[in-house]
Amino acid sequence: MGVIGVGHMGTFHARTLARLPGVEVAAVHDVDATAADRVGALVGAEVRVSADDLLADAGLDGVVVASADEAHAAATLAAIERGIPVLCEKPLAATVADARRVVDAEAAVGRRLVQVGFMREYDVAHARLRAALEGLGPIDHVRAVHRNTNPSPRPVEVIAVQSIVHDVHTVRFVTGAEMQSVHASAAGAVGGSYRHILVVCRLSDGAHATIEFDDGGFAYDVGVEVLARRGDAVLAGPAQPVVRQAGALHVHVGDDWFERFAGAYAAQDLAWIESIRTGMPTGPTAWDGHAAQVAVAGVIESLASGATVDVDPGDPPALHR
Ligand code: ISE
Repeated sequence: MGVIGVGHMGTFHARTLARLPGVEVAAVHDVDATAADRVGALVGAEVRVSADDLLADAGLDGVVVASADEAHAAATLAAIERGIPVLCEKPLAATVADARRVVDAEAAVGRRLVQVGFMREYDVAHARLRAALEGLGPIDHVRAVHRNTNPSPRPVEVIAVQSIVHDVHTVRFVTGAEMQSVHASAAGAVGGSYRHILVVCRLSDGAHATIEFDDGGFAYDVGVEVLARRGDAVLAGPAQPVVRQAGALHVHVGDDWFERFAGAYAAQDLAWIESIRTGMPTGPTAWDGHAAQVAVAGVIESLASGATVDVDPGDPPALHR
């Protein structure tokens, strides 16, 4: 395996993959040579001077792209060109046009090569929520709540591309419906930006979804509630003890997504390796990455204009239908 970009996420992937039986992290690259050297030494990988140099390695069976968001599409396209399976961290690209380029390149090859790192699909609580919806009938409303601990303030465009993209994917994979329109507004002014973003969405099947994102920084947590015709389902968080102490009940929540989603990331990486071994791709597709990007661009446009924005990703190519 190769890993392109060994910051926070790339280091995590490199270490996770290196621990899997039968998997070798053979090569890493980062624009920061010191980081590349450090992670290369950590997992016993060679350090490559560029993404292209790494991808030119004839022995690679797969590559993780975990570089800066703006570099995702180019590295993923280069991997597709060489027929190398890619696990691309979210977002698939920094722009809708680049995300579409990836979808089209994969469709041109005619084989699924791209998995996008929407790891919540591999979270046990999310998977059980989705399973619990069977028998509850048509969905009318999904409420996705995201309490985040990124260093604030971040520009709202960055929040949308880096964080809200996950919630968009949650809404899509929980409902199986496509986003049709979004209306976004921001509150909680801080340092020239905002910490709170509310997105009201209309889905292709007529349902509503709301995304409540907050960069408050006090605790990390993700919640999902689904209201359907014959019942509702609420995401249970990771099993945590309820502790009675000093006259109060305490539940540990954690303060970053690694803690909340450690199991999901590990399951995602394992599933990706298995899909390479079996030649049967699973998991979030390039189309999912593209559709989420279109919705995120709509959120950004709505934040700027105050208007409701239609967000039609178009028709998926046959490969993704
Ligand atoms: C971060 O990049 C992630 O991927 C986390 O899952 C998400 O919760 C957080 O908001 C992002 O900034």
